[in-house]
Amino acid sequence: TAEVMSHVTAHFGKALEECREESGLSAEVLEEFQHFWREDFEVVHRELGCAIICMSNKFSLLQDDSRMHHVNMHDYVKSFPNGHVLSEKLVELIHNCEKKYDTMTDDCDRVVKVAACFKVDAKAAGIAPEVTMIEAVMEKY
Ligand code: BOM
Repeated sequence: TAEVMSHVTAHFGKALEECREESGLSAEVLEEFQHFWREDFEVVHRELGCAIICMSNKFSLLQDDSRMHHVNMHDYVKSFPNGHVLSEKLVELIHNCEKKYDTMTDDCDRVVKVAACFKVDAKAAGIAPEVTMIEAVMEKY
């Protein structure tokens, strides 16, 4: 659900500042991670892909090939309040997006495509959070 996704985003987003330097993602492109879900934020920058890889690695959410680690992602989402209602769906949506871009060899370029696909599909599935919902739970993490 969107409520659970707001918790996941708030927690995941805390890793952004640790990853800014090595990813090269400027504050002009993305100031705060929760803006990822804004209607007018375009998920297109290669540096965002690099940042998502770096952030995911802080929580061991990727395999060595920079694809999602299904078990770890499932467990990560399940660790949030009511996480079990989202974990399976989230893993399914991300994996479906990964399959669409599997031939892309640059990890950062590929992951930003996967993230853009995930944003579209999460909205369609009704599990995308409003930025205000994320801001409401930021202080918990
Ligand atoms: O193949 C690479 C898999 C990358 C997984 C992350 C894609 C989505 C990241 C952008 C949105 C994040 C929102 C919440 C955290 C989900 C882990």
